[in-house]
Amino acid sequence: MDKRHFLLAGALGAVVSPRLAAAPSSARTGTGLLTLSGAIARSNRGPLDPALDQLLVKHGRTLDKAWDFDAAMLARLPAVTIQPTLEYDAKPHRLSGPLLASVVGAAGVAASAPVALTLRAIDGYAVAVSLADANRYRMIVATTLDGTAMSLGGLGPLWAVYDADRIADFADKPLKQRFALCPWGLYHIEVKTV
Ligand SMILES: Nc1nc2c(c(=O)[nH]1)N[C@H]1C(S)=C(S)[C@@H](COP(=O)(O)O)O[C@H]1N2
Ligand SMILES: [Mo]
Repeated sequence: MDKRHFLLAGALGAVVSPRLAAAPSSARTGTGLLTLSGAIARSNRGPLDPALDQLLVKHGRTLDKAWDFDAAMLARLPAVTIQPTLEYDAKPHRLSGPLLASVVGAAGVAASAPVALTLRAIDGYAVAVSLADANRYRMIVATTLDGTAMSLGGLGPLWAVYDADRIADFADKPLKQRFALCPWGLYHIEVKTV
């Protein structure tokens, strides 16, 4: 190695190595999609950043720690497929994604934990559901609709949803009253001990 190469390698090392060393193993580099906060046992990021967590601030949220999912992390959880009739076009559609229980499970919340989940969407819509009910409904965090990723301009990128046709509590209701617990554009889940 001549001196120039050596110096270049040294300079690169000086710049690159400390950054790599400082990056936590859970660093998210893909598309960040979902933040879990509240009564979680595991976190992979720090408290609310009042400057940079703009949507959470706009929605009046605060958090001391959180578990952030990127798309790849959600894709690694076992996927479930449901086929509810949607109220928007009264047609059945195929929705796939991890169970809501698996999603909160990744942040260390047991499926049997006595907690309520506030599911919050990008437009500010928020609804609370107990984890027990979410399990009973086999609620999923859908990442695809009919095999295709859902856009921000549509129902995505994430939609907390269940198979209303096959759940007695909802199948008995008119289509337009079945999905009040199902925020499209889901981006934040707050876990509260009840
Ligand atoms: N992001 C978001 N999700 C939502 C809503 C909403 O306003 N925003 N409305 C809820 C309600 S009350 C119903 S009945 C259904 C259909 O409402 P929508 O026509 O506003 O989607 O979606 C639910 N999910
Ligand atoms: Mo509604």
